[in-house]
Order: sequence, then C-alpha cells, then structure tokens
Amino acid sequence: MKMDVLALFPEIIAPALQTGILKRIQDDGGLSVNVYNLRDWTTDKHKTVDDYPYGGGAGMILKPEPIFAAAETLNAESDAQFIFLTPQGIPLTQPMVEALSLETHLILICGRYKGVDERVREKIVTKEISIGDYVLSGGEIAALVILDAIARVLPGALGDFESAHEDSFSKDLLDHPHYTRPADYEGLKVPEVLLSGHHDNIKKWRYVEALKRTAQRRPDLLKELELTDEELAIVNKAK
Ligand code: 6GU
Repeated sequence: MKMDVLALFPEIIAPALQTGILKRIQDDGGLSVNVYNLRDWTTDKHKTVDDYPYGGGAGMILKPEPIFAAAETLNAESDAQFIFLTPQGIPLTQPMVEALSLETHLILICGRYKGVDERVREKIVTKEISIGDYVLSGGEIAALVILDAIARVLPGALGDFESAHEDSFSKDLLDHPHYTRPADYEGLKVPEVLLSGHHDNIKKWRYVEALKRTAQRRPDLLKELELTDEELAIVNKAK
C-alpha cells in the first residue's frame, strides 16, 4: 500500500514514521509513505499557500493551485483516494480504518488555517475524515493518527498471536484488565484465576471483565451487540 501526505508542516509527521510498527512495516515493504510540503508546488517567490476569503471574514484559506498541482504529480496513475482531513469530515472508526487499509493508494491532504478552497473538495477530494469532535490547529496530527491506525492492521504488522487474539470474541468490547509479575505487589494481588492455569476459566473471566468494563465506560458500544440473558445480567449488575 502507498500513502502520500500533503502538509504544510511535514516535520510533524516525519519522525513518527521512523518509529515502531510504522517503521517496521515500511522496512518490510508492506507500506510506502511519502510526506510532501505543499509549498513545493507554489510558483511565486514567497511560496504562498493561502489567501484571504472572498466575502471577507477572519482567517486564511488554502489556495487551490498548489493542491491541484500536487494532486496531479502524486496521482500520476489516477487511481488514488484523496482524503481531506477536517473536523467537518466523517468521524474515524476502526471499520473505516480496516476499509482504508485495503486501498492501494491514499493521498492525505492536511488542512490548516480556516480551511481549503471549496473547489478542491469538489474536484479531487473523495473522502473527508475527522478524528473526533474537537478542533486541531491542522490536519497533520490527524494524518498521523490515520497512518498509525492503518499500519497496524496491514498484513504482517502484528504478530500471529496478537492478530488471532483480536479476531476473537472480544472484538467489539473494551479490553479486559491485564497483569504481569509480580503476583503480589505490596499486597495488591493479581486475580487468582489468572494464576490457575485453567484456560477456559481465564477466558471466561476475561470476557466477563471486558463486558463489565464496556458496560461501565462505553454502554453505547453494547447497543450494537446481541447479548444473551447471562450477558445482560452481567451488564446490568456492572452499571
Ligand atoms: Cl482531521 N483536522 C483538524 N484541524 N481538526 C480536527 C480533525 C482534523 N479531526 C478532529 N479535529
């Protein structure tokens, strides 16, 4: 998979690409990422990327010409999805991340200032994405969120155990609690069942804890699930 990022502050994104899963999957050839500075497609002496809004008002607008020029260069094969990052976009979810990970070429356009000339949206943008209901000063961090989220679901990103684990029943619930050694930290004990070696009981305990945690913190997630009477009893008790 190929991802191009068009940004005014590429230096926000570049270092994160040299770390962790994002670095490994690029080294292994599963992902190719390039980050470009939008100013490289300006033609004037001052490398102007923004201008005043027609009709007046506060804030600057990203000019169309550099973005159209960059789009033409980066999409030579003309099969890319153009994703514009904006708080006005569709809120990002894990199913969206998984769908995007199946694309061959994504071009992420990071907004800044007051926004972008509307003709960019009309002509080249195929999808607008937001990473949540709050406002960032630019789309760079949002692009990084999307890059990271996609990288970790690409084939070969996680070990077999982790991927298999994720595909299990626990998918639509919050994660259960985890413990590691020591079994007793200054009187704070690890639940007995986890030390028992009884795998069925451990699995059951983890599922119940995940259900309880989801009921307490994210009851909205449970609305999507069809729960058995036993599961409903656990949920109602946890609330
Ligand atoms: Cl994608 N961009 C900006 N500037 N702010 C955001 C966002 C994106 N998603 C949430 N807030």
